[in-house]
Amino acid sequence: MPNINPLGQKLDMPNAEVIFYPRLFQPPASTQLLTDLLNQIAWKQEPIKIFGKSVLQPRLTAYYGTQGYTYSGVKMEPLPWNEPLLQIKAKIEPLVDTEFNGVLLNLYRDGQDYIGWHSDDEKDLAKGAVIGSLSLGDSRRFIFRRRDNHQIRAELNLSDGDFLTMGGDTQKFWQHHVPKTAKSTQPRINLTFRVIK
Ligand SMILES: O=C(O)CCC(=O)C(=O)O
Repeated sequence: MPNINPLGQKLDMPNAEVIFYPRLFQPPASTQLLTDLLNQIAWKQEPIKIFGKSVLQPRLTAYYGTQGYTYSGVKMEPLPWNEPLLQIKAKIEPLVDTEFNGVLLNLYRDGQDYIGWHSDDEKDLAKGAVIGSLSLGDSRRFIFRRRDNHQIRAELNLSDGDFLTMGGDTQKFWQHHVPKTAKSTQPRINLTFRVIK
């Protein structure tokens, strides 16, 4: 059974375990974390493989932790945990009763940066382990759709300090994405903490 914290709200999504913790981090702590991560993370625009072709990702990324991870055909070697990441890890791990050994970071420089439809179902992820996702900075839409019926959707607006967990069968039955938007002009960082085998 997942640890359901009273702070969290379970989303009404069949075959999914998505729990939303609004404003888990608040200013000034969230603002300081955003600044520290913008400055202290080794951000890169990495290529990924789509249908065998190498294309640059439409956002900047980085990967930290203790365990390597293969994502969209790219093997990522982790950089060691740094101070802001350890601070976040220390707050979220007791909340979800999980020890994370990797974090994938995405930097959306503005509303032109996005992430396409996907499920976090890479074979390197420990089966059944929860994924913890923290958003900092500008608000963006985060949309789910069912894999077997793309018309069935659920949506959240993820704002500064919001935390979300995806567990159970979420990745088996649902995909998610962050679309482009003209409304966002400021950076947003998303961190997905993972348990890698
Ligand atoms: O930016 C987000 O909120 C989602 C990031 C994501 O889907 C991923 O890293 O797999």
